[in-house]
Amino acid sequence: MNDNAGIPELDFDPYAPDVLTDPYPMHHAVREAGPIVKLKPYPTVVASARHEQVHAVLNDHVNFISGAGVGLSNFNKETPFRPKSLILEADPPLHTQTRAVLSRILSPKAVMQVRTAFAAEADALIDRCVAKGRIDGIHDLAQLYPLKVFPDAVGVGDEGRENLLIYGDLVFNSMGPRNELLAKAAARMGPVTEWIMANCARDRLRPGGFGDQIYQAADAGEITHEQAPLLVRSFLSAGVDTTINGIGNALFALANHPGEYARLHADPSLARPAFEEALRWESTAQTFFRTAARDTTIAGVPVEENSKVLCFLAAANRDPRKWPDPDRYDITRRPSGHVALGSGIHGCVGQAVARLEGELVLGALARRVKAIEVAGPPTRRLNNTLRALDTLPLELIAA
Ligand code: 8QM
Repeated sequence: MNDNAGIPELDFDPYAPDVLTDPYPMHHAVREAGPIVKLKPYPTVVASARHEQVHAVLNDHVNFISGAGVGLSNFNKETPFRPKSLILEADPPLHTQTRAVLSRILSPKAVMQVRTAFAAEADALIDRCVAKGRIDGIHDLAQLYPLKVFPDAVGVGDEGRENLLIYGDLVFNSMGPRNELLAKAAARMGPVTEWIMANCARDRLRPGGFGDQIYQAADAGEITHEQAPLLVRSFLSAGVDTTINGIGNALFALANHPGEYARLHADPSLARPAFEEALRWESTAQTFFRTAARDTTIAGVPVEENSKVLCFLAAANRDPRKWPDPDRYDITRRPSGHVALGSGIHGCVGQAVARLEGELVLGALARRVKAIEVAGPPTRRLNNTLRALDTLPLELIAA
């Protein structure tokens, strides 16, 4: 069970279909085996499912770098599947420069300016769903909302937006092994990469939108004009599939906890904390990696240079060492310190937008819908990184 460094070795494959379908038994086993473990199918990986170690790794960007990739693949040994992201797969000093630009464009203050438009869309969409009564929570709600409001804010045209779903599915599958999920996602790509890169060009982006603001930062000399399209690509990679599944998982949580939904309906101002608790309880991005930049330690255990370090974000978010009654979905928990949006210098730069979307959808729902009933078994869309539903049959009972 223990290798010579004293690290427990487990048989789990986090990317096996049955584990992706129900990761919680593996999370429990990995968490309880020790602060860090090895996984037999992936000998160059050390993994942690505990909050303390996951948080420590994410907050030590000197020893645990992102520039060699934040998925399983080590870019020191393997070629990335696309040109590296200038923010996600970068370290200081490059990361510091690009992050400054994106963080200003997506700052809480900047995001306040889209609030009115985002709220009107949420209200209109929930009205349409209530009129239907019986909906698919994913296709009729969770997908439609981010796919409308976020590309609108970036300034992308209406044509072909479904390409963002195909692209997001590939980006997040590419952070796992070269398994069947990745092969299937890659096979669906066709002209999608071309569409994505074409929509990163300045002349395609509405003046004043988030995308155009990146080019304005290039005009101001903060980044180069060559970097600008790749930074727009970050919006298109990270801004849609994440919030779709964040909202989808929140609907799943609320539909399966009618008591919690009743509390939300009684007090719609709980929309934001209810979304936050859903991020903790059913974390959208299940895993991220770092790479050890040198021989180092985690929890006193030696970790060799160039090891990939697997952070089980979703498991850390249910670590009983950190959270009382961690498996309970409680909309008044206020789960500060969860790592669903990461932590440290790479913590989600779009979090103000993500939270706004979640709050507005759940708030509009809370005001118009008295109860949500599960109207059939949900189905999962398996992805190497994302916790995602394919369908979520719901019956909305109007207030
Ligand atoms: C995940 O392309 C990017 O910069 C990028 C892609 C995916 C993410 C973040 C950034 C974390 C949401």
